[in-house]
Amino acid sequence: MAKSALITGITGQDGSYLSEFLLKKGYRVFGIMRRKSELNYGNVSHLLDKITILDGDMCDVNSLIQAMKISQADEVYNLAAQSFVASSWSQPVFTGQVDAIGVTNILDALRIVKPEARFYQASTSEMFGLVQEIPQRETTPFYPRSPYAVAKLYGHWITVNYRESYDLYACSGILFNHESERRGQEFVTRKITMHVARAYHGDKTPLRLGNMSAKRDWGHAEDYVEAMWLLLQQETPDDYVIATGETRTVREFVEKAYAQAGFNLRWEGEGINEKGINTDTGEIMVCVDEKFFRPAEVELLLGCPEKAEAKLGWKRKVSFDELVSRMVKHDIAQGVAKT
Ligand code: NAP
Ligand code: F7E
Repeated sequence: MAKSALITGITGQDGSYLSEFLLKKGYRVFGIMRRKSELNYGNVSHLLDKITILDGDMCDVNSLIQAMKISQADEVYNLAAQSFVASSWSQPVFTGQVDAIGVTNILDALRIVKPEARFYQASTSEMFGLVQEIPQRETTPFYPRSPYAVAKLYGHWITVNYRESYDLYACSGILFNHESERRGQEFVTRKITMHVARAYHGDKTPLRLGNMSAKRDWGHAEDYVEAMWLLLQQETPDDYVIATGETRTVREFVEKAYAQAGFNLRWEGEGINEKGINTDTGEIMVCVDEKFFRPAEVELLLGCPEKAEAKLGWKRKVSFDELVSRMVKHDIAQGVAKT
């Protein structure tokens, strides 16, 4: 009998890649989607004949119990979240309800309906925040810097607590930033690659960014969903850092992305006055807008994937250069419209 998986957040970036991954492995895939005024299946529109979408919301435990009953899932992947860090300051309560209490809701649904099911929690490198150690590993103390990270820290610890309290097979993947051609357009990588594509198609509006000195450990989402699955195939449940072990500034991502489309940049000015200038034409292509600064910033993330590589046999395949190249090529091919 084929295994069955339930994915919360199935319409998001990771949910869609994980669905494809599990379908290839022969799983029956169920996903929870919240009701919208206009029906929109997001990143899984192309999979609707292969997956089952169930109506539900992380804030409504009854809908999660129902989803567990219908799917009889052997593996539950909790990917649903208000995942945009910047919005967590404008919607801190909602972020807490979904990203913190929502985790207890799905854990309770699993415990009530099928306690032997295996559980994956989408934890995040944002929990390291004001980093206490470089690189960050499973044992590094947490120091969250946003309502998002605070909520995710609750989700992380309730997963550990339910594992220890009820002997559940429950794991957290502490995933560092992972991006893709399906990344939401407000995240910095996709914002950049879509703007580069617009520039390629003739739009001369400069790209406006916040803190370009922030450093992130960026991988490709396709590699990271494999790690989620591997976490649930081990003899004993445990928590793992999933990262590339390399870190780059936002500025480096910008340079690479523009170069990929044939634009070379030089930088002039500092802080709020910094500008990325086209070396051939002298035009301003990138500038700083303090609107995108955050009340508290995570300046540096660099993960240590040693435990995952040694115990799970996981290794990222897509390099930083390939990630940028894939995203830019995709957005150029889309012929993105001017916004
Ligand atoms: P994403 O693209 O923003 O997807 C989030 C998903 O959650 C969407 O399907 C969204 O549905 C759903 N959702 C939001 N609120 C919900 C609610 N109340 N009830 C049910 N579903 C809800 O995020 P992602 O990049 O795929 O990330 C997946 C998970 O990993 C998230 O938990 C994120 O916090 C975490 N994470 C991401 C990264 C990363 O770099 N991508 C790194 C570490 C951890 P709608 O379509 O209705 O909005
Ligand atoms: O910001 C800086 C910004 O919004 C990255 C989520 O998936 O990864 C993601 O969170 C950096 C920050 O992602 C702009 O200040 C500069 O330092 O792309 P981001 P994030 O905050 O790292 C973690 C691991 C998650 O768990 C989250 O769910 O880029 N930055 N200028 C900007 N960021 C944005 N969005 N827009 C700018 O204009």
